[in-house]
Amino acid sequence: MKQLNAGLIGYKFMGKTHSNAYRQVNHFFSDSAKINLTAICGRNKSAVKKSMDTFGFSSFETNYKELIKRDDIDFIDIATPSNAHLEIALMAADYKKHIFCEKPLGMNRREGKQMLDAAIKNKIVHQVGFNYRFAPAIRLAKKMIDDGKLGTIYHFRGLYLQDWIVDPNFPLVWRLDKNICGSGANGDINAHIIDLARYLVGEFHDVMGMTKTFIKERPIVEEMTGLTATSNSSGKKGKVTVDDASIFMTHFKNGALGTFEATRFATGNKNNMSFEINGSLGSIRFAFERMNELEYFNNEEDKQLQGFRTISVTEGSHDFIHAWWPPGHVIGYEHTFTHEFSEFAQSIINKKPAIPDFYDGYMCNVILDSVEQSVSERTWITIE
Ligand code: SOE
Repeated sequence: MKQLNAGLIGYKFMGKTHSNAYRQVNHFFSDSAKINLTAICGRNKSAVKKSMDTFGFSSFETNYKELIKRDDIDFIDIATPSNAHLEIALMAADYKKHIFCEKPLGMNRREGKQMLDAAIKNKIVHQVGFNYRFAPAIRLAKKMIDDGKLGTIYHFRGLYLQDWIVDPNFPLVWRLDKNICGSGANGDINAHIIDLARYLVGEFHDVMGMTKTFIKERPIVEEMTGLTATSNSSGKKGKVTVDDASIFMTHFKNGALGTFEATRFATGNKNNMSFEINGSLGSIRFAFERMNELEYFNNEEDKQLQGFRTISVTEGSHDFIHAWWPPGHVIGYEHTFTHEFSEFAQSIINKKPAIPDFYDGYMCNVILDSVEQSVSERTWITIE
């Protein structure tokens, strides 16, 4: 079996999901390469050492440049906040390391383009972390649309609803600082439904949006773990520099209409990523919190028997499920990451492009920037 040596940069929420994914690829995907947990990298020596032990890496680095220079590393996995993506990716591409990068790819379209160009120039495999594409229900939705089961697509209605910052005293974490993350709910969670809409429906023609920052100042952060955080005891506050909610409309190039709502203020919603797609022959509905199901309405059935039916996607013929448990034995959030790293590893060993790649990351950056431009100019922006 071919082997790939991973160099993971970042050891928090995404570092944890990625390193777990490497192990699960090794356990369950025999058609993939074996991913060795070769080195993990982070600036805080004691924290990165602890992660090395917990996740099971063989070594650690505190400087990403040293990691990239190592001969024993085949790919660089960028699981850092967004403001570090560009410089790491440019150096890794120069050193001909394959790159996996978390979303959003760049802080803006200019950075996304630089990363895409560097990856193409250096002929490396590049993939962006749109993990929801790897839920079996999404693959089934894609197949149904491609097979014409929904007919002409009229609507994509996407929601990404969270509530983890609804408390005004929730501290000013890096995800609320424009200099570190680029944008708020727009780049963090709209990015996912934009990517799914491009995957399932097609390219966007134009966008028109509105954004809002409900809480403009928050206590200075002491520490963040996952999506929870503690405030600094000084009582000082700092400015929130990103959107709390971002809502927009699009005309797809194929004539369908799309609406997108991403917010961190949808009280009661934890990670409610959902959408409905309506076509001339039927509709589908998906909600991530019930990720093992896809709802389907067939407009061609006998009218008296019509209604949305729930398809269980754990049935063995759906993508990726062959590697897991018998039907009805559900899978979860972490499996989407395992599937994306199986794709990445297979792309490297089979020398084929990975999907979604930096082009998809770049296009998402273009759409995100266009939403922001439309908000500031209060007009429709054409996607170039
Ligand atoms: C926080 O909003 C977050 O962890 C995102 O960064 C992820 O991309 C999303 O999948 C879940 O929520």
